Amino acid sequence: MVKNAPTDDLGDRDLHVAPPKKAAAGVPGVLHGLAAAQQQMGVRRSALTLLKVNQAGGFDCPGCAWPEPAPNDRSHFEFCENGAKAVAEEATLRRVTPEFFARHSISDLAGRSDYWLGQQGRLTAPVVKRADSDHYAPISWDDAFALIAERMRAVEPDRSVFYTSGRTSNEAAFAYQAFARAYGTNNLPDCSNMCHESSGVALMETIGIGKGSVTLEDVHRAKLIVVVGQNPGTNHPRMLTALEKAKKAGATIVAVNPLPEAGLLRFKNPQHPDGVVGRGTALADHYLQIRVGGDLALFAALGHLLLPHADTGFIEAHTSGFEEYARARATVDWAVIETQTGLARAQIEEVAALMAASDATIVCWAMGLTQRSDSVPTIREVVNVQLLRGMVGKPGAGLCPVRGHSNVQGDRTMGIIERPPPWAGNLTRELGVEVPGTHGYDVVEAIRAMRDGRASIFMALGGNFAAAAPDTDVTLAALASCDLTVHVSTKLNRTHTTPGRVSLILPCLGRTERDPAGFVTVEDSMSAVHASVGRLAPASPDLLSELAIISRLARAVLGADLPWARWEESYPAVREVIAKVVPGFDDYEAKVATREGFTLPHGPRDSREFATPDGRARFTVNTIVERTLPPGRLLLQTMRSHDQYNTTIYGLDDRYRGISGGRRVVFVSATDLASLGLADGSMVDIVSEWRDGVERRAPGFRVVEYPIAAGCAGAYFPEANVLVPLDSTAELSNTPTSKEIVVRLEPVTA
Ligand SMILES: Nc1nc2c(c(=O)[nH]1)N[C@H]1C(S)=C(S)[C@@H](COP(=O)(O)OP(=O)(O)OC[C@H]3O[C@@H](n4cnc5c(=O)[nH]c(N)nc54)[C@H](O)[C@@H]3O)O[C@H]1N2
Ligand SMILES: Nc1nc2c(c(=O)[nH]1)N[C@H]1C(S)=C(S)[C@@H](COP(=O)(O)OP(=O)(O)OC[C@H]3O[C@@H](n4cnc5c(=O)[nH]c(N)nc54)[C@H](O)[C@@H]3O)O[C@H]1N2
Ligand SMILES: [Mo]
Repeated sequence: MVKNAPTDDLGDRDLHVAPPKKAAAGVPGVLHGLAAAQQQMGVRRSALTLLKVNQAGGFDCPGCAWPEPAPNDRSHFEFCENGAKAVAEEATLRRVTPEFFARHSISDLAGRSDYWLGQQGRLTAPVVKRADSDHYAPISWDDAFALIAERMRAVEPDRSVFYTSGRTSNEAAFAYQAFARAYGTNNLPDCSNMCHESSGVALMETIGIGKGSVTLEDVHRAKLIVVVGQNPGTNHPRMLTALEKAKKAGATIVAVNPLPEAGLLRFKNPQHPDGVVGRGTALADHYLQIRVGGDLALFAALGHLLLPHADTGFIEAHTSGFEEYARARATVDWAVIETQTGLARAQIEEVAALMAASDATIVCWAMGLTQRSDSVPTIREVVNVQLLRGMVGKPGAGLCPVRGHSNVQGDRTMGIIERPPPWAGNLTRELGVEVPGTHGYDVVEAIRAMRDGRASIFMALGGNFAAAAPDTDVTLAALASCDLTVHVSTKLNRTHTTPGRVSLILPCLGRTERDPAGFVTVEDSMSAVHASVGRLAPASPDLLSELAIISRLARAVLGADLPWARWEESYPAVREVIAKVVPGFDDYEAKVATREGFTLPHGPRDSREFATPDGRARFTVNTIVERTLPPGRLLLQTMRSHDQYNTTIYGLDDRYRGISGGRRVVFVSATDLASLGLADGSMVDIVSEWRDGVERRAPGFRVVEYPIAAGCAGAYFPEANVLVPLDSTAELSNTPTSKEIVVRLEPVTA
């Protein structure tokens, strides 16, 4: 039953490999986006829908968390190719009906690819899989809530797990965590646990708040922007517009990445004439082709070189721990730095010189830094370098973790976290909810708990847990062992095909759709909170909003006379409570009624105030752990193609990297191919080796010779998740090490 993601209908027979592209976006990009939209929505609906993306009075693009410019600065096309694809996936005219489930058994669906599942369209009615059945069948909303309530009431609250993905609105997230806590558990794992958790942990410890310290305005006026471990051309295309703007104002851009990603090297802005014709803007002035995992060594070396350029005024007034840090970085072993980073000393010195000369430096990063065993120390080392130069709380400077899901940051602000939130007392005061004092399960702990029989109910507000989580076989078995699984979803996905004994799919409204209860609000990567107004007719009359589902479930489980019993009828009613519970949300309703919304307070950014125990930003001492691979092994990182949104596969192409018609590819450098005796185009199994002695295998990948740093390999998420051991996680953040997997490539004969 439980097996690797199937490959039957992946269409890899049509796999085609061409040289990687040298520039991103431009008109071809937008045309690709429009083509995707029209296939799913038709011409008229596409035009009406896409014109509302990220406009004041429109809806927030479900694509990514990059902020929108101020309303007067916005173009009519404040979306990108991949935003258009994200919207098209939701606003599609295709439908998954109860008849669909009658036609397709769950075993049948389990044999389909993620791509096929996603392409079936929007879920239209609540369905249940009963204990003795291999089919999902219709169920009324009332019966669905009654069934879940009966099961939840029958077990200890800590046997339930409440997962959240990052698209959920502030209001629904707030209601969900309040419900889970009133029910009696802090088991609130979320996609952040697999994403920017390492950033949150490192920033909280060093600057006292787990969020980035820059605004979009800062990016526009920065003199130097270092983009580390991030592929904005695919995953945050609107960021390229901001980089281009900074660049035109004189900024220098440095890219640090094992892959020469197209968007970082050259960008054709579709909103400017020179993006339509001509070669576009060369974005990155310097490209450091770092080895996977070499970033801590790089930032340690940069710190060493920048010691003579320390901003002593800032350090004395606002930081602690500098002496120890300076002692630790007084010398570096250049041989170690060069082998760990794969870079030459001169290249690092060049970047250090840029940093020494810049009075406004921003460091941006994403998954290339957060999903490794030493992610937290690495990000702390980035913080060290920025503190050393006084680059926090200064215009045009700062720390910029670029978030993924469009409201993942807001969900955390609203208390989606597996520990008691800092404002637990306010929740008790306003809603009478006693927040448990215990530490709940994060994603990895939740999988262990299900696997070991300590948790038996899994509920998910969005997301695709089965495909997103590590160690696919273990995760699938863990989910399948549950007594009850409940999925609040817009689209069919892998997690639905791995049901517990009883399983429900509760279809909900998406962000593009009209909601009778009003508009929702979201928070972007730079702490700006604003309204998102859906305008399309719902995909089916049978859908409920996430808020309605949570409110009705709360009533069914906890009793009808709860304070939030009527929340589903009014988002303003929820915001009224949030304003009293969550700091920074005073006058919430009035502030989000304005076109631009408001930016949450951020001590380090606004006034160089640091909510650490000693009130100072903290330098830390981090040890470079030398990675040595056994002979014949590569360090694999798993990444996104241009045609996917996490586990949602839009198509089988990765245009900028020259791949079309398939996804089971592994990128390897020419040097490594030669030393491994493998030919470009040959077929291999990827086998991961970890200290638990278990060999995990992802079968049938085509080797692609690629300009990737030597010693490393790259493959796509989620196909490669089967290779990530559950227990291989980042120190302190417990994030699965999806970008640090020791593998060997085993040739297979066709
Ligand atoms: N279209 C689209 N947009 C998205 C998403 C999507 O799937 N599709 N996902 C959203 C989400 S949830 C997130 S979190 C973000 C993800 O955005 P990214 O972080 O850009 O996503 P990844 O594809 O994981 O890319 C990681 C980048 O890090 C590089 N990298 C890998 N290992 C290392 C390393 O050791 N050091 C360095 N310096 N670099 C390394 C890879 O080569 C790659 O360029 O995007 C969000 N936006
Ligand atoms: N190997 C490896 N694994 C990774 C990563 C990696 O880089 N490598 N990246 C990790 C990261 S950064 C992340 S964020 C996670 C992502 O993990 P998740 O957030 O769990 O996964 P998604 O693929 O974003 O979820 C897609 C599903 O969300 C549902 N959905 C979409 N919109 C809505 C909505 O408005 N409401 C509701 N209720 N449901 C909706 C749809 O049913 C869709 O099938 O994966 C992680 N896993
Ligand atoms: Mo993410």
